[in-house]
Amino acid sequence: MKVAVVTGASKGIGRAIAEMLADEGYSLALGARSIEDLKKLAEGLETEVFYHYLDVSRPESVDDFAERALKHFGGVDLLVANAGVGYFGRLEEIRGEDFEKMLQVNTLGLWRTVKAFLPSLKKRKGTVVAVTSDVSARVFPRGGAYVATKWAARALVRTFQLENPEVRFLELRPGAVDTHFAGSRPGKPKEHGFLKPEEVAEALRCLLKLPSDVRVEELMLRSVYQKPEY
Ligand code: NJP
Repeated sequence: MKVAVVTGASKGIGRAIAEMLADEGYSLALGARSIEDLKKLAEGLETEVFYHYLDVSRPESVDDFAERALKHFGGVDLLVANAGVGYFGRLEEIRGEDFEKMLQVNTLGLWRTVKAFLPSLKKRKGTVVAVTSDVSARVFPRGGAYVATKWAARALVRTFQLENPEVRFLELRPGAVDTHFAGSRPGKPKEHGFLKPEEVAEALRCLLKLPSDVRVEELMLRSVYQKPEY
């Protein structure tokens, strides 16, 4: 039985990926701050699930979560580092505390989470899926601070890959997705340009079925209703 860790599993893309992985027969370690949502999710999944409070912006929370998950399962094969937040505004207007929150979650949180599970992933020749963004390699007005945290995340993923060739690192770069991201409400019509979180999970399902000696390093996916921009 393969074991997968999903961070930010309480809603949105992380939740859809957790459901897909359960369907694929993975045992799951799920982390997020909304523990009630994790509990409800775990109850509906037909696989072994360990869930625990996780705040990736706090080093001690990441260490505690990783220690408990590794103790529970003995090791992990797949880490989906998905937890992320978004605040938007012109660079001269965005609040310092919002920029710092994004750095703590999107950038340092990703680094901490990968670091905590890396020894086990190396032992098992595992895979890391880092959910960044289609903006991890472009910029747009009012997105500068968020985008900077995702470019930095991309740099971390690539450096982790160079330093750890025995682990496969995939940067998953979704465009707009119909979730709770940045305070939005799910349920938008497809024509507004948003993928459904389940569609992101389906794309990942396909990639995970490839032979273990194939390393997909990057996947960018967007709705056909979203303007292509690079
Ligand atoms: O957003 P949402 P998505 N510690 O808000 C968790 C990227 N992305 O699914 O802690 C631990 O529905 C939060 O859990 P909770 C985006 O940057 C999205 O769309 O309980 N977990 C929840 O489960 C992010 O990296 C779009 O509040 C923390 C989850 O993160 C990823 O996709 C476009 C946390 C967020 O769920 C998933 O976001 C794009 C913390 N400190 C990239 N803070 C898009 N939706 O349009 C938050 O290009 N979480």
